[in-house]
Amino acid sequence: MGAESVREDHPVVMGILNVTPDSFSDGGRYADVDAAIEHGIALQQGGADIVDVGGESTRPGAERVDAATEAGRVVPVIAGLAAAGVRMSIDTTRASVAAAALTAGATVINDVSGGLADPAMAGVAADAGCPWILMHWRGHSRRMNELAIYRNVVEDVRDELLQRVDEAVGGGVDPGRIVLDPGLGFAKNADHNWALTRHLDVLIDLGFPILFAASRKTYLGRLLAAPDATPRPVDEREAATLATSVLAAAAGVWGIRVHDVRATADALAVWRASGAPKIKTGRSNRSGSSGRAEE
Ligand code: PMM
Repeated sequence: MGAESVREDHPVVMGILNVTPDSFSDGGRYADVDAAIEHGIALQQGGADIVDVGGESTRPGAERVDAATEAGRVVPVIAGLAAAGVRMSIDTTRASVAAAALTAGATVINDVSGGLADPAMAGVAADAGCPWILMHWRGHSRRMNELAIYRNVVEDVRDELLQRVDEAVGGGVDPGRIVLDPGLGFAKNADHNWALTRHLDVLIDLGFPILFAASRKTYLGRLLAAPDATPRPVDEREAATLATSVLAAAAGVWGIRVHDVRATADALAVWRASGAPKIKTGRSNRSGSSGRAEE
């Protein structure tokens, strides 16, 4: 990413602000513009480097809203937060919504479809010259669970992300503005998510900044399930989220996207005070030159 966003003290913390009635963790809480702006400012004060504003839920099975509804949710919030000096990304798969959000004051595009959902997105990112987060994605939320079929999830995600990079660069996007994200929970089951969490080094080795976004996701809820297999409720997954955030920081990710920025900032402060120890990736132990990631 450009000089504006590359920092010594990685990872950057991206605070989640969903202006939606139905997102899996904070849906409905910030549907009102003033409440959303207030929460965005609180996220910044709590330690968010970027507030990620989204107007369409991407939880599994979610129905889509139209572009006007999505833009109508996010633009007033982005304008209000820009006036308050908050740095923001726009979480959208639509070029028109991204363009409106950039005009209103967002400075980063967070596209969970990695440019696949809207062919016009590359042009918006290229024209704006802004950072563009390309997440690994195979289809919209309504049908993504049926697309969770991989030969080797780590290698397939890596290869499909590289295809997205090629297409973005072919569309005029500066490769130095691209961030990649494995897309935890998007067309992935719990085993897929754990394999990607374990092998962040494979994505980091691509040389692009990596965003890690495990916050409160279902695979953590399943890990912490009750004896009757009921997943841990969404708002009781914070300690597990913090553990993943520190592990991702130690693996060398560029950014971490979370709901609770204050707790994340605290956990990262402990990691830094301990000398920011790195995870030993075992890279040298991987078999020969194939570099094949084991699941
Ligand atoms: N996950 C959600 C939404 N946006 N953006 C990126 N880059 N990566 C993600 O994994 C991701 C995302 C899922 O919903 P949430 O906003 O409720 O966490």
